[in-house]
Amino acid sequence: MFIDRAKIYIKAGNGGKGCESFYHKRGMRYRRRDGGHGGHGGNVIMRTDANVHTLLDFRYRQHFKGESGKHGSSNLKRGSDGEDRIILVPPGTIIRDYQNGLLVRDLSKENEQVIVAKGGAGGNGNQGGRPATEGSPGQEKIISLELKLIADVGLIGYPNAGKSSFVNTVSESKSKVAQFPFTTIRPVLGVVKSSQLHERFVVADIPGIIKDAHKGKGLGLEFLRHIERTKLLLFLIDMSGTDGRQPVEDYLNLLNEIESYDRQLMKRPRVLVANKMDLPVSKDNLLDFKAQIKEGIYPSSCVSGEGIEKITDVLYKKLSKE
Ligand SMILES: Nc1nc2c(ncn2[C@@H]2O[C@H](COP(=O)(O)OP(=O)(O)OP(=O)(O)O)[C@@H](O)[C@H]2O)c(=O)[nH]1
Ligand SMILES: [Mg+2]
Repeated sequence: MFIDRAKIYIKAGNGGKGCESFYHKRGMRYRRRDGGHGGHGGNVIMRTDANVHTLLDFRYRQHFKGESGKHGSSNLKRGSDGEDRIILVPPGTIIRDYQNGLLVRDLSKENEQVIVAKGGAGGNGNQGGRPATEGSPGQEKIISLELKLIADVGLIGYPNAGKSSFVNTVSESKSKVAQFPFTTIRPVLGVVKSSQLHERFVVADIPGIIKDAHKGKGLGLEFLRHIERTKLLLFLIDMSGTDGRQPVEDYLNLLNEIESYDRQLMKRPRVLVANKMDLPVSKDNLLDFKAQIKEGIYPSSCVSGEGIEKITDVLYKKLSKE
């Protein structure tokens, strides 16, 4: 559904020239061939790195070159090899040859790497008896990168707000639900089939966020990277105010945490959901919330199923507009 693409030009380093050299000193009957070999050219390598989230950087930089090998020299001196050029890409990047569209590699794991252009071999020096040769050229290619993004909707909420319950209710996913905070410790995706529209989209359930998560409280904000590329953020607010918390405060704290992680996330369209509306205390809290926060909010209950269908349709409609 959402694909990030880039096109880049790569050129591996050329092999260094072999050296044509003869050593001779008075009294020697024959000259000795002492030309060293050229160094190999550096490869261009693509490697996945978990700290890279998008292909955005390639909009500003499209040319990457491996270093060429140094030429050989006399006295059997071999030229040094050129350094490899390493390009960091996000895990999940698919690499294709731009000209023929053939798959080079699907880099799905962290720290996985592939040589996308091989450096040229160094030329031979004349030391072996044959005339010296040129180094071979490094491979040159245009490649296309493609990153499939993991989710359409990212769920944001305090621990125990019911994020996993929500994902399980709207999809066939089975994210672990429990009464204690930080039940979800890694992101879980759920595929939601919109009831009327026969369409699907993907929701990402991530661990709960608490105040000062950006200072490392709770599980921190590290998991936000999984929802960085989503089109929509769904803020799930626990309207029952579990553990004596205030829903309004929860929402403001969540916004604050998101902002300290990445200001851009604040511009992302968001949908607010008031969860746990089956509990009596939630009704008053919702009125209070609406009085203070002038954004639309959709009531829901993962227990009674109230509001769920409406919310999936709202999400779907918003996504199709993006
Ligand atoms: N009454 C009521 N309880 C709910 C509702 N949704 C979730 N719960 C309960 O709230 C508790 C926490 O639910 P989870 O879905 O695990 O919450 P979470 O937001 O995923 O929590 P973490 O993974 O810890 O961040 C569970 O005991 C759920 O049964 C709801 O709409 N109404
Ligand atoms: Mg959870």
